[in-house]
Amino acid sequence: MRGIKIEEAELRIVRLPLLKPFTISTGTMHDKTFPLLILRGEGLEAYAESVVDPLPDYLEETIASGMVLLREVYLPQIVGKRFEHPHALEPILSPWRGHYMTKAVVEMAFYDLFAKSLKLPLQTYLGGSGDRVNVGVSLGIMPLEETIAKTQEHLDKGYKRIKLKIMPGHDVKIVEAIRARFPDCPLSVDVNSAYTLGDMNVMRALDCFRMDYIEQPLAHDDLHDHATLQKEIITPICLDESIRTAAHARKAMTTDATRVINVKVGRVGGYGEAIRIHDLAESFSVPVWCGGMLESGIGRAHNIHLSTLRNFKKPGDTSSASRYFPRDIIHEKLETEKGTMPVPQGLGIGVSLDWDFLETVTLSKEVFKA
Ligand code: OSB
Ligand code: MG
Repeated sequence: MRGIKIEEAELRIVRLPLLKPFTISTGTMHDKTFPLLILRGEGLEAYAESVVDPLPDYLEETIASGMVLLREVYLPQIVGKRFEHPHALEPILSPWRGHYMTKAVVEMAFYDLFAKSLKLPLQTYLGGSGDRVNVGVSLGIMPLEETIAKTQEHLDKGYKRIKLKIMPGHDVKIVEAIRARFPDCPLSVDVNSAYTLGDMNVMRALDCFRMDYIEQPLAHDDLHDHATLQKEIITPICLDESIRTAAHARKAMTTDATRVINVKVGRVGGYGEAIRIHDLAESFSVPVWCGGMLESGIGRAHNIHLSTLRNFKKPGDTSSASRYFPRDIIHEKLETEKGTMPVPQGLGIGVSLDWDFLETVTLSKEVFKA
């Protein structure tokens, strides 16, 4: 039996200061706090971060609930064991309800370890190709003048799509102004679930701006109302929060509740499910793109490798790390050039931790040994 043995796991909570607060319809982030998982085995070391937030604002999971699962269930069950293939983790992860973000961090770290054990870049192991991926930016909610200036700045830098965060009361006027100033720019909005079918007037007004898609306009756990909405508007709906599994994706695509999918490997429980969603979407001729959660360089590197799969046909959200953080926890600079992000070279995710800096932003650290 080959595969690789997980000899040790290190679980940290990391808090990285943000350059500026980031506001979406559910609230404002002042820093990026996340679980970081390090797996060691056979002389190799692998990394992943979880996209779970301290409080359940984007989805239901919290760091606290995820830490319980990691500490009491997942890490004790994988440390000291050899796994022949990443799919061998599924029987350990899948019996527990929900917690896709927590499942993902375990699975993603193991993919990094496994690719390293095969001496392959993660991209190659996943079946992706190309050495750069197309990216746009996600602009948080801010005053109109600032939104205009930021849109100009990022278009000048070559970013391939501008996504505006909007919310009730900060929607049609801002999109109208941006569309008037930038008539040809690829444009989308992300609502993070802030509307209901009662807001059809806003939806119809937003439908007039030739946007690429409207991301997650309605409830985070709803598919049916999105299907109803899609019958009323021309702009494609793109689901983010509502798709946590391939089964959700199947139901959304068969009912025309989504015509584009935002795939976040950290939201859907890991690469196994992300690839199933990616492949299923391709069979429906539904393009996907890779979203982000303001990840540090570790999560960013994972996202970039995933984005090299062939049905990632629209620009992703993995923009330059320097847009968000004064300093990152990895040595490599993940910076875009002309709207493309280079795929980190090397084995696995291809980036390395800056241990000295990591120590200064670590809130807690636990080590699990066999
Ligand atoms: O819905 O895509 C989202 C950030 C935090 C929470 C949710 C979302 C986002 C983003 C940021 O849009 C994308 C990025 O990482 O730049
Ligand atoms: Mg989104």
